[in-house]
Amino acid sequence: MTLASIDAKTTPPAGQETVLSMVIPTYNERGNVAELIRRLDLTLAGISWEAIFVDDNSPDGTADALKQIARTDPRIRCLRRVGRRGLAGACIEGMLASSATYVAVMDADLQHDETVLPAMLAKLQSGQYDLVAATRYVDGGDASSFSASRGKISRLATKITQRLLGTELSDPMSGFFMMRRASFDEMVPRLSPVGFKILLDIATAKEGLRIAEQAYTFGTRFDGESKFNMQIGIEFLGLLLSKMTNGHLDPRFIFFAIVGATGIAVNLIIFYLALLLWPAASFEVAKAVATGVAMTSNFLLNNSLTYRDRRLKGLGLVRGFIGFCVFGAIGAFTDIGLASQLHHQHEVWWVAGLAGSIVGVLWNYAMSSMFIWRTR
Ligand SMILES: Nc1nc2c(ncn2[C@@H]2O[C@H](COP(=O)(O)OP(=O)(O)OP(=O)(O)O)[C@@H](O)[C@H]2O)c(=O)[nH]1
Ligand SMILES: [Mg+2]
Repeated sequence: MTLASIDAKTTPPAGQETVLSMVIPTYNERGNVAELIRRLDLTLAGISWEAIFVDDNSPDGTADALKQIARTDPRIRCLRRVGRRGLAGACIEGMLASSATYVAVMDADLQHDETVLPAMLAKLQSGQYDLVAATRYVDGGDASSFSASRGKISRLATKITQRLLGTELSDPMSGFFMMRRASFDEMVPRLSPVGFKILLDIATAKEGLRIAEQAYTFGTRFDGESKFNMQIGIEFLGLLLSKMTNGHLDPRFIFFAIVGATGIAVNLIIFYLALLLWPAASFEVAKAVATGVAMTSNFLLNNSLTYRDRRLKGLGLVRGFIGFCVFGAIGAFTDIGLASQLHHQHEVWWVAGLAGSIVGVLWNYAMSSMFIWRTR
């Protein structure tokens, strides 16, 4: 590419503000990014814009492909995150890297119709709104490209969200929106980097946010594969539960507590099966096996769900498991110690037991977050 063709891009010269930052999270989107940039270039002609791609070290080399483009197109930046995964966190970091007046988030797979971007920007520039959410579920919008089953899941999740949170968004599951950067900067400490549904988190993070909607037609993936899976559904549930506590409980803590509850169930089931199928084993051995299995399943579930964005692998996984067991044992002693002390002070048995368990869970959560799945 020649210098002349670089100059032809609408990069604002020094002293002129960048109006719009497009934040685009990517994971294995190598085959889509060049086409997306080409389409943004067409649709945003005349607007001074930049694109901040946030790539979680995609194995298909998306970051390389982007950096190749960025070498000759200064509007394009790629923020490569290593050792972390997660859509919401990627969007938040990308938006934090912007210094434009407005920021937009959109997927890289070309399912989001980029031609509505100028209309979204015009709504914000009118000064009447802080956020414009693109929606498939109003007149003029269309989601018929969804498969029948994904369409059903999307509509059901939309209804549940609207019921539980009372949000007026017609498409709270959408990952396509534009907002004033100043509003984002103000609310960012209240946002959760866990999960898939950043728009819902943003739209409910601040009272009085002035929201408009923009109809669009949801397209089909241009290239590559969807990352939507069961885990994402569960994470979404965590975000909903967190929102129902007015954000007092972090989704990560809610996942940790849910995983802990499944651990109790696993413990009891394995204990029961061991006593039933292995009559030669003593009561204590059966209980030890059940506890071991429950600890392992808790650890693996936390690794793939609660701390998905800091997932441990290889030797780190082994080290983490040992730490998890050690901290778990200390937590159990604390739990028993506190419960028995309260019980001796004539506290009702279940109050003493519950207080011990709460302290035990908080201890395990704090140690896990600080030492086992700490941010690298
Ligand atoms: N940085 C980052 N991006 C992600 C991650 N997971 C998904 N993405 C990106 O987020 C966007 C949406 O992901 P998709 O897999 O298309 O999910 P979806 O659009 O909800 O689901 P489909 O309708 O099945 O495509 C895409 O640009 C992905 O590359 C992640 O863990 N990290
Ligand atoms: Mg998609």
